[in-house]
Amino acid sequence: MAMKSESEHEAGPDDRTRRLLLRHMLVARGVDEEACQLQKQGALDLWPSGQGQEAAQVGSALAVGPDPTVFPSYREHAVALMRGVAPEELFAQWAGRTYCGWDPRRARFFPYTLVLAAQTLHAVGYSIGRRLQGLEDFVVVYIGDGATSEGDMAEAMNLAAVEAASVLFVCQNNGWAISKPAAEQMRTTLAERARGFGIEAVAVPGQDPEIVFAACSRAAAHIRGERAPYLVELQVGRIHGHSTADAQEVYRSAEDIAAARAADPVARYAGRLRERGVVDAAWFDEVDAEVRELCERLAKEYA
Ligand SMILES: Cc1ncc(C[n+]2csc(CCOP(=O)(O)OP(=O)(O)O)c2C)c(N)n1
Ligand SMILES: [Mg+2]
Repeated sequence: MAMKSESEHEAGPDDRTRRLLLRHMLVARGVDEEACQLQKQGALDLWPSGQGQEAAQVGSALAVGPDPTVFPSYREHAVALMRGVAPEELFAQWAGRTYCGWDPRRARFFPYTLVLAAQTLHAVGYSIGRRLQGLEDFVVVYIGDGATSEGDMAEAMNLAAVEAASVLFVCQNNGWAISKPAAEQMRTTLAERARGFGIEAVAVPGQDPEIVFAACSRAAAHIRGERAPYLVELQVGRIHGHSTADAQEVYRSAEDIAAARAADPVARYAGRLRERGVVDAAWFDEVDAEVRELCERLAKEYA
């Protein structure tokens, strides 16, 4: 299916929203870098890095706002932070201190789910249940490209379509399920597959937070207006391997890894907003100081 070009999303968010997008992306990147560092030192047992996926996560989370309940996979750290999950709470699970470091009800952010695609059924079931209680809950569920090969995903899409569940499926397609390339997992885009189930869907580049924000805002309007599910497929490039226990150089070409680094959504968006005068040096200093303070706190608690 053809991807939408940048010019089709011209209107774009206002400058306040742009600064919010970038701020959340910078905080997520800082926390992720600290997690990788702490994992190297043995303070965390494992860390599935989200570097390269900040635009997809922050753009989608900001577009739907703080109210919808989120069913994450295991890599949506930027979304968790935006939901008020403290980085200490987030790290607790990866340090093996707890099964889930946060209160899912308070954060409206469910526990990470490592059984691929299981959360899609949890999300659809939750949405149907809430409607039966007379509560109109809008639910967001995150999946990776590999998770879409699971039977649960097909079942969840069909059930969501049949029951007209208010569910936004967000697929971050990084082209890999650990070492399995997406081309060996599917013959169509996921968006095309969703339409086959009767779900409206769109596939857009996921490296530009403004494109993601626009696509997910439209998806949210559709879900609220039509009382029907929607699927957004975001094409992303991951900078690091599957997790800190994975040697991506074994199966990924040097060019593929270099392309993901060159397309770094955080560096590119920071450069773009600076060029356009949306942010200045003082703004970066303030965010840098906030991130540094956060990382020092984390290093003290975990090192
Ligand atoms: C049901 C199930 N089968 C296999 C695995 C092992 N596994 C863990 S992550 C992963 C790849 C997932 O890829 P994707 O959904 O694209 O997410 P990504 O890690 O790329 O974000 C696999 C096969 C699992 N966790 N659960
Ligand atoms: Mg993947």
